[in-house]
Amino acid sequence: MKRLITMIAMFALGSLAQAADGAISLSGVWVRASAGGNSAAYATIANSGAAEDRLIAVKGDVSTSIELHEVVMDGDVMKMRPVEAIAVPAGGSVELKPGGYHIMLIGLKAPLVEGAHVALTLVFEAAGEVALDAPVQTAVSTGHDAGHDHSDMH
Ligand SMILES: [Cu+2]
Repeated sequence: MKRLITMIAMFALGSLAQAADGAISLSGVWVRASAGGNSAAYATIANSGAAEDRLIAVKGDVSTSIELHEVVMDGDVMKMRPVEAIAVPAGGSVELKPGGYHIMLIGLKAPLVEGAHVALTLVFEAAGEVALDAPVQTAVSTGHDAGHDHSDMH
């Protein structure tokens, strides 16, 4: 009987891990078109889980390196700087968008033209790797359900 209880407990733990894997979902994913140099990827990351998760890295071969960045004001100057991680609150979401958090693609290996797709793998602390196929666009995506698409940079 004791062994049976242990097995049930292990099974329950396994189910929890699976739930955590499925807690992260992405929407409104896009990459800015660019003739070369650098570009950036954006998305809204939602976390339906009961614990905070953190985006800690992004992998892909579109560019020489990929960093997580935020935009900060230094006096009147808008600057961007690397961040170690982007937190996604439990039961909430975080929006990566122009003028805010973004996935910086540094040293593009080829121009990004509208209509192309970029393969990226987002690495989360708890949920692990989430692969996505991001469409290249010239401007902020429209027709997306969220109401935050037109937040201009100042
Ligand atoms: Cu950047």
